[in-house]
Amino acid sequence: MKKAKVIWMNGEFVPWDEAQVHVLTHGLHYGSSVFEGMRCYKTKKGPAVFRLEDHTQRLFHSARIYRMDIPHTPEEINEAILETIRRNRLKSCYIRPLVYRGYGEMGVSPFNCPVDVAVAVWEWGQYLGPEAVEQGVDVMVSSWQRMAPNTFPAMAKTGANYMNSQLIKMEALLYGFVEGIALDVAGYVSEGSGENLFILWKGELYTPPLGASILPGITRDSVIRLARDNKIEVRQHLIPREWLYMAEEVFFTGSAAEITPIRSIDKIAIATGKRGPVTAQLQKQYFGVASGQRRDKYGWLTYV
Ligand code: PPE
Repeated sequence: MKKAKVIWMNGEFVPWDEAQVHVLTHGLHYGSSVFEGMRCYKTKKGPAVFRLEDHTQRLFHSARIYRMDIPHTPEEINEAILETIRRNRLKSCYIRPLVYRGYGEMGVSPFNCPVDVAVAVWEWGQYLGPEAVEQGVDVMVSSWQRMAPNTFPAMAKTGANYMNSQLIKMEALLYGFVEGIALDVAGYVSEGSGENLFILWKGELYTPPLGASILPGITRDSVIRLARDNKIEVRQHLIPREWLYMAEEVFFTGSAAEITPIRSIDKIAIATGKRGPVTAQLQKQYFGVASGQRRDKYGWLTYV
């Protein structure tokens, strides 16, 4: 990976290579971490973070579910993020705030372990490959399903949930696909290993509801708002697997994946197998706002 200069750890800036933890860190053994992922885009007025406050709010919600008291306010975390970008002198980057149960005591109970916080930033190119955003990606429906409700909370962005994501992702890569789509425990479409999903059907957009074991994606929310402003109906609706193959367009959304068209699923082409016009239009608007070239009427950008 492309190293940056410094990482913020519990309120202090430490050199990249020295940002280390004890091997008995609770989060390493028991998956006890919550995190965020967001992007900072290059604009004419300098770097700008996309939906900073919404990501920080989701971080606090994830922590709340797991009874982790973050020893900082959301404002302090926002400032730590902005200062980390400044000190690393990056024009654009990916941002990874991490909250984890640190080194204290072994055993499942995390209560005697500190809640540690870190913020790292680095340059990160296109998540699903260099041509993914224009050409689209070939994906498969995973043999792994998303976690059942009331097992691992899907709405919390926790390290532990990404063991499920890793099963989905590794299977897809080893079978020659770029990504996997997981079904929920009832067999309805849920999401990718690191992305939400939308389909276009008869000119309307459909995306799985929160009850289908999805992460409430911030890019998903951005796309819903852009689409509605374009007078495209958006429905949060259960999606049977076979609907994927019939759809006019299918795309992924995520902070890392941005808006990525899906051109085939299980080797069945989606429509003509090329990026569709609605996907292209939403991309144009999304990247337009993120890069500061379109008016940010939503207040999505925080200038660094
Ligand atoms: N679902 C999952 C499982 C997920 O990990 C992400 C983000 C999303 C949906 C989309 O959420 P949002 O970013 O708020 O629109 N995945 C992050 C992790 C990527 C990684 O490999 O690390 C991301 O996109 O930052």
